[in-house]
Amino acid sequence: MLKTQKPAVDPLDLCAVRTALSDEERLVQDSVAKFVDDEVLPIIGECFEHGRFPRELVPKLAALGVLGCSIEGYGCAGLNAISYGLICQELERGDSALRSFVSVQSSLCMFPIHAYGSEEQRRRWLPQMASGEIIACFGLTEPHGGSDPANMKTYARRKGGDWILNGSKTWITNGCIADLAVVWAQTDEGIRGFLVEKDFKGFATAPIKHKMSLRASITSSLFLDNVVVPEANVLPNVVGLKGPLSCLTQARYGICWGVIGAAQGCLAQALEYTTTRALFGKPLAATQAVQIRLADMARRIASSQLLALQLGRLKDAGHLSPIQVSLAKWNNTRAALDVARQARDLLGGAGITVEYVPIRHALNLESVVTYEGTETIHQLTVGRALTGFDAF
Ligand code: TGC
Ligand code: FAD
Repeated sequence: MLKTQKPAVDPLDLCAVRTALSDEERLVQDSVAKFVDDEVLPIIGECFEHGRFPRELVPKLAALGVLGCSIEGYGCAGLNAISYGLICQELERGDSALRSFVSVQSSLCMFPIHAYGSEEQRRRWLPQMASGEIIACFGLTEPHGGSDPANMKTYARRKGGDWILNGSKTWITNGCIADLAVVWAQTDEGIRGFLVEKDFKGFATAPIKHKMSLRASITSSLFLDNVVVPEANVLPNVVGLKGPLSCLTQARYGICWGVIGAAQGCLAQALEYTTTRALFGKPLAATQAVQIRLADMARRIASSQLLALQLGRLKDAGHLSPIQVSLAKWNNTRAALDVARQARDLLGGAGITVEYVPIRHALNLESVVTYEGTETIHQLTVGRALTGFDAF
């Protein structure tokens, strides 16, 4: 059967979100897209298969200016929120592991040092984190239950001019390769943030093995056994759960964009596969059932893009609320996971190999649905905002 119509639209951007971008935003997107095409896609399937984080890409990510890109000064690019979103989108089109690395370094570690740190802490850490010479991790989750960080057991007690930290954290991205851990601990004054350096006595890490998701990312446990942290390594300007939760709002915003990239990678592959594979005398894409599924994938992507764009505008105007971020993290991650699963199925048997992208993205997105607040936590956050009842 011959094709009767040329596609009149960009299937990966049905609502032409790209036309709403500024020249600078498009430039940022294009440069990261080229990096992903040239440097990430050729190796990432192998990295996923062998459980290897492509650390050799860190200096290149730094050279692109994506680490801490929202921060002004301190060697950072000072880009707007939409640019940060587009960076996440393109990186996650490569693999969620790379977006995760950048989310953790930028939103979860550089952001709190910039927002809540002393001027000395900013100068000491931020330039080297922007250049990728210092890799950081964010320690909030604990083994007894990550959804309820208010109930954390890790404790810091004052001793003279220092603090003594005891406890453990788990599921920590970058943990084993981090030079610096931003650790949140309970104190007599409330939750506080501690900058734990990797060679502090009593601090140890261990890799979490046997993952079937985010295999190209390093995930670790952190152990704190009477770790002495000097006052100079305590974030002075925040006390309470709003410290870590405000970091999560930054990172969750990036995820709202990032997962769109994973979904786009899957739809692109599903389109290519179903238009070139002929069964029963015609291309798969010429059947009604397959077209409906492809159209549904494009619908999910387009609506996620519009939601992300609006969030970016609100953020750039200083009006973004955590509730809106919860809504979009839930919606866009679920949409991307649905798209990835559909794409995997449309590729038939080929869909289960890492020669093609859908199974890798689908497996990764199982983590993305869980981390940075599970889907249920975001649903209950929206539910609380609608009703006023705290149902956690
Ligand atoms: P709640 O009473 O709601 O709030 C306590 C204080 O925090 C403030 N707040 C926020 N501030 C900024 N941004 C937000 N998103 C905020 N949410 C709440 C709030 O105003 C309050 O301030 P104050 O001054 O009145 O004290 O706290 P709660 O105990 O009821 O908890 C609410 C809940 C369940 C939503 C929260 O605990 C939560 O979000 N749980 C999920 C935990 C989570 O997301 N962990 C993620 C760990 S890091 C990670 O997964 C990294 S993955 C790697 C990668 O990104 O790639
Ligand atoms: P739990 O909190 O035990 O939840 C288990 C189930 O119960 C979930 O389905 C949840 O939705 C549900 N649930 C919880 N509360 C309720 C309720 N009130 N009502 C109904 N259902 C409920 N954490 C960090 O601090 N730093 C990191 O860098 C980091 N990186 C990660 C990387 C990966 C690959 C993964 C998988 C996780 C990472 N995490 C990190 C941890 C992540 O944030 C937690 O896994 C997540 O917050 C959920 O916590 P949990 O795994 O303990 O599940």
